[in-house]
Order: sequence, then C-alpha cells, then structure tokens
Amino acid sequence: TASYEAMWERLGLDLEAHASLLEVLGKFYGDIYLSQQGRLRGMEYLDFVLSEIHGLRIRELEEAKAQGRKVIGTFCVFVPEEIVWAADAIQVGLCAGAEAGTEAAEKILPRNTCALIKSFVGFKLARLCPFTESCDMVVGETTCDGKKKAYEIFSDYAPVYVMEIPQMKRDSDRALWKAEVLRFKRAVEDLTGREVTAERLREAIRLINRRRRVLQRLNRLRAARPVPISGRDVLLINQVSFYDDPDRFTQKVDELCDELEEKVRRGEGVADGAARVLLSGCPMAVPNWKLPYIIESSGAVVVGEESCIGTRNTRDLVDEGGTTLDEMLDAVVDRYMKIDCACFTPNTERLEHIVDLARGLDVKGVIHYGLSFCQPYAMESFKVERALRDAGIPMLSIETDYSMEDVEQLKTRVEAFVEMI
Ligand code: BJ8
Repeated sequence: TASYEAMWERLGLDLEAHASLLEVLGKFYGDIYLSQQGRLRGMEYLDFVLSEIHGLRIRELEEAKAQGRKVIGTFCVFVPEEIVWAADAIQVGLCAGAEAGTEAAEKILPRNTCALIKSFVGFKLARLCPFTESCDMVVGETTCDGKKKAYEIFSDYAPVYVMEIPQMKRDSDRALWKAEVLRFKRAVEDLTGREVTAERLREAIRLINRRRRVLQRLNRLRAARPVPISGRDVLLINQVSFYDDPDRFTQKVDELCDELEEKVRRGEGVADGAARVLLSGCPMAVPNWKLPYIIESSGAVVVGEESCIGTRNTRDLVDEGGTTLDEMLDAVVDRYMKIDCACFTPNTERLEHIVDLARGLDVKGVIHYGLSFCQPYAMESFKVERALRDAGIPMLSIETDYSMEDVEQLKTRVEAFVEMI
C-alpha cells in the first residue's frame, strides 16, 4: 500500500478515508470470498486483482496516460466500448457498489435515490475512487431518470459527456442511436486525437468479442451439475471484466475455464445439494456481494446472473462480418440495440430471456433483485414474476440497497424461499 500512496495523493484522494475503505473492503472480501472451500486455482488471479483494486491497475492507467493515452469512465453497458478502444483509449466501469460516500452524496442528491447513483456520486465527492479521478472523460447516458439527472450534477465535478439512449426500439430509435454512436465517435476522436479507422475498429470489435466469448464459455461451464463454481466467484469475474485490461483478463479467464472444464469432467461440485437459482435485475457493481452471499449461505447456489454485470452484457456479440467502417459501425449499433434494459418500453425481450435462461439453467427459482428506489426494475419485476409463474418457475422479489442493516431479514426471506422451491 505504501508504494501507492504517492499516486493516490497525486490523484487527490482523501488518503485517510481511502485507507479505511480499503480496510473494510479487505475484511469483507476475506469473509465472503477467501472463506470458500475448494476454489479454483484460477481464482487466485481474481484475488490478486481485488487485492490490488486501487493499486496496480491504477498504476497501469497512469503509465498509459503518461504515454498520451486517455481514460474514459462509464456507468452503463450501453456505451459502445469498441469505439473507445478503437481510438486507443482505455475504458473503465465506474459503477460503485459500496456505501462509503453516501453521506456526501445525500448533500446534493435526494435521499430516495438508488444506491448505485449515490455511490458513484459519493465516491467522487468523498474523493475515494482512483478510477474516477483517472478519467479524462466520464460518459453518462439517458437511461433511468435518476442517472440522467445525476449526471447534470456530476458534471460540476467531472468532465461528463452524455449519450442519448433511445427508450424504444423502432426504426426511428435505431436512427437516433446510430447518430449518437457517431457523435460519440467524434467526441472520443477529439479527446484522443486518434481517428477510428476501419482497421482499428475491426481490432477493437474482436478484442471485446473475445472477452464476451470467454464469459459465455464460463457461463456454459458453470451451468453443469454439480455446480463447479460459486455464483459469487462468477459475479466477481464479471465485475473485474469492467476495469481489467481486456486482453489479459480474457487470457486469465480462459485458463480458469480450462481448469473448470476439468473439474466438470471429474464431476466435482462446490455446493452439494444446494438449490440452483437465477439472479435477475439491477446490476451488482463491485463490491456489492451482499445478496449472492446471503443466497449462497442459505442452501442455494447462483447459477446465472440476468443483469448488466452478467449475461445482459455478454450475451450478444458484434457481428464481425463487416469490412467497411460504416458496416462495422452498423454492426456495433445493432448489437447495442439488443440490450434489454428495463429503461426500454416495451421490454418483452427481457421476459423471454429470463424464462429461457431459467429453463436452460434448470433452476428451481429466480431471485429478482431491485435496488431500492429503482423504478424501472421494480415496475418490471411484476411482469417478470408473471412470465415466470406462467412458466411454472417461482420468483422471490428482493429490494435492498448497500447497507448491512437488512441482512438478517433478507436471510430469513431467502431461506424461506429456498425451502419452498
Ligand atoms: S443498461 S441496467 S447499466 S441503465 S439501479 S441507476 S436503472 S435507478 S443501472 Fe443500468 Fe445501463 Fe440499464 Fe444496464 Fe437507475 Fe435503477 Fe439505479 Fe440503475
């Protein structure tokens, strides 16, 4: 830690508050992750990345910046990552899953704002996040009203650029989205001084597809019986995918998958007799491991995450068949239009995806997770429940935030659900 202090100071972090955040995080990680038995050797890489969460990767960003590269932060899987990498910039996810900074956030945001928004604003105000402080551009987007309006406030503190995300999926919405992707491309080109050429975009499309493919492979393997890896571990891998170097990450997770494949072949599992469940709903940003931990200490095991830190982000690839720049941009536009976020209306694809996923993974039930005050997912949970009921699959709806106050109460509800299914 000592060797990073100068760097954190340069970034303007509140060193004391930051040190206590890392301490809490370390303890939390030890309890939830390191306490697991029989983990894959490949998880050592993830343990290492987590132990270095504000260290090594930040140093890499610093070095890249010294060479003239730019860092672009995002909060939503709608931001087309291929454009960023094609302009030789580095993208990092900034969504935060910790309560630290909430007090600061509540001074400029209403209290009844979802925890994810409060967390990223709070991390900025309390000067706790070296990723945020490393960004040359922070990309917001018009998804839910909470985020949309929070970026107006956030722009007083950081260089914010906002993309307009359509709310429907008609031809006119696709045209709007294409215009927005082109506008974003120009903004990124202006920032980096690098042109997005056909050749660079082709490479970026392949790079990010490779990362999606390895996560798809992980998801196929973890669906085995018995379950060969905990849901917590897979969630962590997904979380790390948002800020690790994509090439290195893909290689490491591929190695982990080789090991996992062996484990599946030997028929070894991690949770004998546990009920298989699917998690569905709002994203779980690092270090938000509360609910998966509760579920996996209540006689169940998570075998899938229908969320943006999960299959919503890895299910669709960008078509690699395009040869001209415009064809490739169209492929990018089309791939992102498939995202089934609850901010869309109607959003029937999501209902179909959840039922398909639940059936394909052969789960006993679905746990729908909504962050308190998140209207899009709370509203949609009623439709999700109905679609699942029609398919004969029980669902438990959980609304919570990042605090630990409701842990016991949630545990009681989850245990009752697991017993019932
Ligand atoms: S594509 S899910 S990453 S918008 S939880 S801030 S919706 S009030 S995060 Fe999301 Fe993009 Fe959609 Fe995915 Fe608002 Fe709800 Fe909070 Fe949310």
